[in-house]
Amino acid sequence: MNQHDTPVPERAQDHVNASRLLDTITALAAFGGRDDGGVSRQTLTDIDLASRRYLIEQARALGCDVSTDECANLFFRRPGRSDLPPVLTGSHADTQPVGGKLDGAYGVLAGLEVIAALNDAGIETLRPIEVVAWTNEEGSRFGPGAMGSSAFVDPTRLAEYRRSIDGDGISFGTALDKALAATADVQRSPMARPMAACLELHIEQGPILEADEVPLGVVNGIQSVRWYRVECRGVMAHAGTTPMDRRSDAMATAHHIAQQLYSFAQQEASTQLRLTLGRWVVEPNSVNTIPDRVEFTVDVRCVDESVLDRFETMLNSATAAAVSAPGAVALTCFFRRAPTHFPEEMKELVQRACSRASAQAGRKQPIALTSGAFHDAMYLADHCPTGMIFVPSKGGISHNASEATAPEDLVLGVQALAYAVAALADS
Ligand code: HGY
Ligand code: MN
Ligand code: MN
Repeated sequence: MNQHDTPVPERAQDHVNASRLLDTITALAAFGGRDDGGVSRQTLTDIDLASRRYLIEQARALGCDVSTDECANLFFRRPGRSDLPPVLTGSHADTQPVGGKLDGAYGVLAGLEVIAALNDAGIETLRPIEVVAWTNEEGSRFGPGAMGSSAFVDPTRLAEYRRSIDGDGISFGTALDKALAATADVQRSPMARPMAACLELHIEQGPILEADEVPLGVVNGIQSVRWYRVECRGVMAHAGTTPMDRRSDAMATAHHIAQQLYSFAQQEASTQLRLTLGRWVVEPNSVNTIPDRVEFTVDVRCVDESVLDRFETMLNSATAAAVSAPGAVALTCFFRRAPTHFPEEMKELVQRACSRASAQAGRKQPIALTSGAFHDAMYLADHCPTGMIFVPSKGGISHNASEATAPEDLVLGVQALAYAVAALADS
């Protein structure tokens, strides 16, 4: 059987080059690499801008046209025989303050490896293929998360995003304009462009695939997520001279509210609700001054959105009850996303792609699972038929320097992606 008798998706899958993929993962991880093996490459920092230039050079070396949009999303385009709407793959290249080498980066580099594999196989697809590196998926420096993908799908969101402020008082708009100036050599592309379909390959960041010793996961959807900011105000005063009954202690108020949130999470443990109070700002943050301002963030998630509705009702009453003086407590919801369900036809394609790759490698067949983490795919699902592929995370660990996936599983994930992207690009 000569190579052209082999179906395009299978040829694409069979041309994935393991060492090339693993080398690019190591190379990208050097941008913001840490001594503990993790990566610190928060969105639109100088390190992130440098990593973006690396990706542009990699893409151009593969013969891609590069474009960027108003939210500094980067698109690497491999032309097809037609000018039909492209097949989109990719993920994000920004990381948590202490992140790993794979969260997001793996999906971007996997997309570039798919293009390299198609080049090696001499395959020309009907549709163009575009690999994207979305801006600010993590939402850690500037909230909310997934700004780039959500603004691409609905550009009216960008104005408000530009007003988001980081811990140093820098606005997202300022950082964005600097990033766009750094890519003045890159053509601009419009937002909300039609896409034929979207596929995102990502690490699971949880324990399910590893527990089942399964290398590939067909993602059903993504659980709902909400982020809030709770700001408590009090009166700065001396820690030693101020009697307890004459204090307006912002930390005491914040602690009282936080305790109620954790109690709720404990009562709701059977619903798999997940609560994280991840960022605290205490002012003046002095050991012997009663705080007059304490702000903390609330990240709450659940597969059942009605649980989040009940949580929100409780949160509203807990903050209302804590008000000891006008303006003492302010509650803001700054990120809200309902559950995402990927369409059957995309899940079936992902299943086929994962099944062939696993069988060829003599590994267990894929399983279906719901993502505990959010991803840019949750917004693309509003824009075009979208699906996701997962590979296992060692120990289920992520958002941690020790985040890791077995190399053979990383390669298998890209083989499945190559099959699925090639199939979509030829339809
Ligand atoms: O927070 C999340 O779920 C994603 O990893 N940024
Ligand atoms: Mn991610
Ligand atoms: Mn992440």
